[in-house]
Amino acid sequence: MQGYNPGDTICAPATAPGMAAIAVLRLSGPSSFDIAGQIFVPMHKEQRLEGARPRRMLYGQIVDGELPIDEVLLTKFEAPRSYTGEHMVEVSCHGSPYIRQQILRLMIDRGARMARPGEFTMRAFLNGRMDLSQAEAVADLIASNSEASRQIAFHQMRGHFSKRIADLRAQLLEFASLIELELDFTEEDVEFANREELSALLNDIESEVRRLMESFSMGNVLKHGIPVAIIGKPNVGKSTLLNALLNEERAIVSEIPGTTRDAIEDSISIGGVAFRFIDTAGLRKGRDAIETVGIGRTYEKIRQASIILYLFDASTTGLEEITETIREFRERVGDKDKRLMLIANKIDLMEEIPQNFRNLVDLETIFISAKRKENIGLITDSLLRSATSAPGEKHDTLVANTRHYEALSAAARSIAEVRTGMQNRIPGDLLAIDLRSALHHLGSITGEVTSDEILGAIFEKFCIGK
Ligand SMILES: Nc1nc2c(ncn2[C@@H]2O[C@H](COP(=O)(O)OP(=O)(O)OP(=O)(O)O)[C@@H](O)[C@H]2O)c(=O)[nH]1
Ligand SMILES: [Mg+2]
Repeated sequence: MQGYNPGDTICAPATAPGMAAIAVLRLSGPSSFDIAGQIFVPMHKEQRLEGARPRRMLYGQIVDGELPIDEVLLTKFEAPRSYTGEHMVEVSCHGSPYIRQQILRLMIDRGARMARPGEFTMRAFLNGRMDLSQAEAVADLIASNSEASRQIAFHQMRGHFSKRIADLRAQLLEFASLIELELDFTEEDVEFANREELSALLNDIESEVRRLMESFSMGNVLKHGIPVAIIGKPNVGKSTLLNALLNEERAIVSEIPGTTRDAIEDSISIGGVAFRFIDTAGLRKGRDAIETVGIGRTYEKIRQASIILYLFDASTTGLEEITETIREFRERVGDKDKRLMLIANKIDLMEEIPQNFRNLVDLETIFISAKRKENIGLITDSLLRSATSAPGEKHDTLVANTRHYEALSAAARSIAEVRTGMQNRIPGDLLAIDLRSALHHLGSITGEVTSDEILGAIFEKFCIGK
């Protein structure tokens, strides 16, 4: 990452590329007002940029010397009360890519430079406007595509997660300072810190860290969607069903068995809940090496999925075969947490739906025609019902970010070391080292301790203008 050069004034479009009603351009840095003042002429003389009240919109023109370029609305933000904590200007112009380009060129000609991806938010972090996990939440919020992912990102941006981490650090610091206090009095062999109380405190901290770590799988699911694998024999219509669920021709459908060789995935939000549907290679003995690999991958996807849609061709499949398949499946997968749903496809080929299928086994069976998109709503309704226990205010401190999860794991390892150390009555100075390391890992989440490398990796994933 190139370092922060606070002397630079940066500019970028904040809105998406392409034609639109309006586009918003941003300037941030010490020369923002100066640069904007050179290219902005107010409609009303008394609305001059200089002396204008911050966060009030001004109406005027962007000019290139004498030549008017566009009519715009302009807002100035005075440091530190701005997104980045620096002087900032936002210009709302007409959303023509050409106009946007022209205005940015004028800004650059007068001393600004194009911002790098995430540079506005990085400045906000470096200027203490938000901590690192809040900055990451900004990117997650922009990328959110379901109610659940929005909620997680929003809570994190509001600082709920940061506060939990700060509380944990504060407890650990108290612990560390007690231990370190003892170090000053080693001669006297005193124990300021009651060992029992200390280990109780350590227990609390450890279980809280573990709880946050455990929330990661839930957080991940809510962020990326509940994984739903569509499995079954070749040619039963799995890819047709995927396309029907996504409402687009995502996977290739053909009458040749073994069409899908590799898993195809896509997410869609249903009733505010994100689902990630996974179409898989049909289950049978592989005819060739590629198909065999594909089938191996199907089992991997089954393991990762929370819900399995087992699809069969209702027009050709007998009851015994289905009962046998379910038994086999349960033996092989044997995961009580996974929900298995039976989907009987191709009912359009049947005269009538046989009653014995209806109360087949102890499993919910849904009869559909993927090709004609009949009864797909029954599947989505049922999926939604199984997901209703999912998001909610109570989950405001879910961990949904891999980097945070890794930092928590590292902190948990250090805390475990402290615990073992205490059991073995190792000297306080060694305990203090592990405590410091746990503090370090927790601090890396909110950015209290950080490196250019970490910052670079985080902010390069942002879009330009954010
Ligand atoms: N009549 C009828 N045909 C269907 C239905 N669903 C799928 N098909 C047909 O069944 C054939 C196989 O469909 P696919 O969706 O490719 O099946 P698949 O399970 O993905 O097959 P593989 O990828 O080979 O495992 C195609 O010719 C589809 O048009 C249905 O509901 N009714
Ligand atoms: Mg297929």
